[in-house]
Amino acid sequence: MTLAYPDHLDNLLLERTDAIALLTVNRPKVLNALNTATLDELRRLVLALKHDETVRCVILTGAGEKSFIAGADINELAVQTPTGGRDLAMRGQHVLDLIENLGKPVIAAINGYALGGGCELAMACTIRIAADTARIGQPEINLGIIPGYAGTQRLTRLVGRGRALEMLLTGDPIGAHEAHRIGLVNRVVPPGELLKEARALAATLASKAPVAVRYIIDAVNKGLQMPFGEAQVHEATLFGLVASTEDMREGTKAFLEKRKAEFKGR
Ligand code: CO8
Repeated sequence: MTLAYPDHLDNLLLERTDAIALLTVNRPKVLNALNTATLDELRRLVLALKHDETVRCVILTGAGEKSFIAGADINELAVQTPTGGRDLAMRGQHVLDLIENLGKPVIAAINGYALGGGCELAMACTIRIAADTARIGQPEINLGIIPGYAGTQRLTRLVGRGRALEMLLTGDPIGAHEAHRIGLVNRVVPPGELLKEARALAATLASKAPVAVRYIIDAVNKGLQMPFGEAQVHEATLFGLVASTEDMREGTKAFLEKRKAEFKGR
């Protein structure tokens, strides 16, 4: 099944090269802050990418050299009502869930500030690569609010309760190397290398068997929400399903024939 790409995007840029889609949040004047319109475009684009079988890996970054995403748009937050705020949080959570469970890897290329909703969006991605100039954090506490796009949950799962609570309660951002040390980002590179590194990793991931990639992401994400025994059963079920694919036969045959496998996504 395919789903049409949005005809027009005001706040995002999309570039597709081979099997890799580069998605750029493009509001540099406000450091790529996420307003409702941007979140909605992101939702529609992510759904189209999910259903586009020619795309095997997505890179997400921010326009300009200063910022990945400096958070939710504070102009919109400042006028939220209780019900509106809850709805907005849930809409954002839904978009991030879509990204986390896209079924293909999403690499966050963190090119600067990743704050609040920006940090939350990066954490919903499969893998994070940061420029060594990046500053990452959850500064909501300084606005008298709390994270609303599951930052309290994903940060805790990524870096542990103690470090998460310190970041959430102080609101102080951390540098890229500290983020790497605590497991918040996977790699740190000089700013000029960021997209090159992201594209190289994306090419590697895009060359893997797509069904196996999808099931690994599913096993990890769903498994984290299950008791260990149930997660093992889920993994075994997915193993059984992947054993029905042509790619499984190709992968094992190629190994035995001492050649590189050519995966077709079937
Ligand atoms: N929203 C709106 N505008 C922003 C944002 C933002 N998050 N961040 C920066 N901007 C704007 C600034 O207002 C400024 O606009 P202008 O030029 O018109 O004055 C422009 O971007 C450039 O910013 P600065 O001049 O402030 O640039 P600096 O280099 O001096 O500072 C900082 C950069 C440190 C990143 C600073 O801009 C900053 O602290 N930004 C806010 C960061 C923040 O608090 N983010 C968290 C927001 S809350 C959030 O994300 C909650 C998510 C969950 C919501 C749940 C739904 C209800």
